[in-house]
Amino acid sequence: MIKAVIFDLDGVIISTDDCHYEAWKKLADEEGIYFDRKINDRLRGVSRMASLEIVLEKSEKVYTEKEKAELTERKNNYYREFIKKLTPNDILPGVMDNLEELKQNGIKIAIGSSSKNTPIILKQIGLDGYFDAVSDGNNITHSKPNPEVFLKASEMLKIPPENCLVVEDADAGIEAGKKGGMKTLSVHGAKGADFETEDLKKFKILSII
Ligand code: B16
Ligand code: MG
Repeated sequence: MIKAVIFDLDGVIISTDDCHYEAWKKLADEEGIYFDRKINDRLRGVSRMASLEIVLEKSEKVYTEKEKAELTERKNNYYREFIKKLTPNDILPGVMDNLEELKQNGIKIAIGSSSKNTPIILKQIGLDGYFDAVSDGNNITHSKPNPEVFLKASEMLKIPPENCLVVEDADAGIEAGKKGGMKTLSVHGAKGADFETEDLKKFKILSII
């Protein structure tokens, strides 16, 4: 029985995955590294430093740890510029209806995101303080596909993993939810989930609970 729904942020609540793409692309172009949307797909749900390692697979230059820290900081500064423009209008279609319906039916809702920028984004889109729990890149040591971020959310909610449903747009996120012993719902084509929907626009999460 599902008592809580844990939502990924980037790509589920809001389409910041495109802002990540633009920021990585800008950095890669400056460094003369090949980067495209296919490579970007592999960065979904993956931490900032682990994402950089994937970007650097196409680099001939070997970077020191200090240089890698500078690259991730530069990428994050570009990303922050993009997310400054976010407003509540950027929340993806169907998200608010689902959140409200779950709340009204006594289902707990949480965020489970690898992003350290989660608090800023939630503020920008007017959902600061809206969720029963927020587990993000600031309180984990292992990013998805490790289940840590979702297990922390389940702990914060005081609801066991088997009673939680994870909503994800990344293969790594679906894998993380499953490893954590949770049920999973995929949006936008993430593979391997218990349930799937193209988007949340015409979909009622309550119907699978
Ligand atoms: P940051 P999610 C993830 O968020 C993104 O999908 C991933 O592309 C990004 O690298 C990661 O957050 C870290 O983000 O650089 O803001 O800390 O999908 O788990 O909500
Ligand atoms: Mg995501």
